[in-house]
Amino acid sequence: MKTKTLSLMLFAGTALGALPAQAAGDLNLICSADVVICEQMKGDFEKAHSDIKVNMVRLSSGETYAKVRAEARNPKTDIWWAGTGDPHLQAASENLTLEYKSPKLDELNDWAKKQAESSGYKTVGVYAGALGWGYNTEIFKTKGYKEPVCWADLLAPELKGEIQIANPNSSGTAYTALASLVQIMGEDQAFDYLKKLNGNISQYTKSGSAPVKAAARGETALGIVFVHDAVAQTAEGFPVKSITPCEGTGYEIGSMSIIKGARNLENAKVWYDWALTADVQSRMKDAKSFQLPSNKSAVIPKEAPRFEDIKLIDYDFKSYGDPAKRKALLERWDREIGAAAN
Ligand code: S7P
Repeated sequence: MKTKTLSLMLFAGTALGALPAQAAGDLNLICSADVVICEQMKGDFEKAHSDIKVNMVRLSSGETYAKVRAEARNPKTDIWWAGTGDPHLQAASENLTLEYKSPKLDELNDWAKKQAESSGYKTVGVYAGALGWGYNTEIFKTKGYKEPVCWADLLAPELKGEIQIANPNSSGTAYTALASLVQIMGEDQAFDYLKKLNGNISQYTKSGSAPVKAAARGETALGIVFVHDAVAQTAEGFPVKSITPCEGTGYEIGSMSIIKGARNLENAKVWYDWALTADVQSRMKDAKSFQLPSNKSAVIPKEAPRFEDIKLIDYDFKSYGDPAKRKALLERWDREIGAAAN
């Protein structure tokens, strides 16, 4: 009997030994998209890979970048899924993330592959979305405000205290807005614009999508956000109309990176390959996550704002994904905008 038990144990040991190292156990994930899609991704992954437990934290993109930098010598995170591409690129150029060529790369749109190539395969595109705003149509109607269709319209004196946008230090959305305005107007003019806009801002939020959630609930009239986040509020039944500005606008390549020194590296790779599949990306719409998916075969949600309908700038990911550029822009924002707002 004893011999039989021992041989069974030895058999089990050999069989387990055939599995990839650590393809069971934990996966420490930071998710930088909306909490609803973060929860859906965690749940779906744990169903598909029941031997891996996901410990998920939701943090904004800028916050995640700061955490990954702070933990560089002793990483507590294995994988960073979603959030704007700029801080993923900044982390890649500081060697905080790991080179990985997923077998799924060939299934992706060129813009997602380019994100991978330009970072030395230390990040990859998972979705894309354009910047704009959503406004509360009932507030605008009641107060008789004119529909703002251009960046310039947001400076209207009647909108004093009626607009929210996130703080670009914590939020990838707001960093994208800052970088987009600098590219559209030139840096000095963009900061002049932001100083004037500051008069109409009631609050700089921590998270990027919070402003349009506040607009949906009537707590503010307008939120500057990614337009897919505005569309999500409309889909929830709130009186929100989405606008992309007439002068042109920037966009994000939402990204994913494996953290260098990940303790659960094999599990991180399992997530990475899984998150790039068409099936997983096609299901994002069920969480009202209406970005454009990076997998060419994923279903594009009918609600997703299409790039061909938007006046997009040729966003310079290389320059604005550079850590020095980020530091300089955020220091100037703190000095000239953040300090005046406090
Ligand atoms: O809600 C989806 C989304 O807009 O959230 C991400 C964005 O980074 C939000 O977090 P921040 O607080 O950092 O702005 C986007 O990548 C994504 O499309």
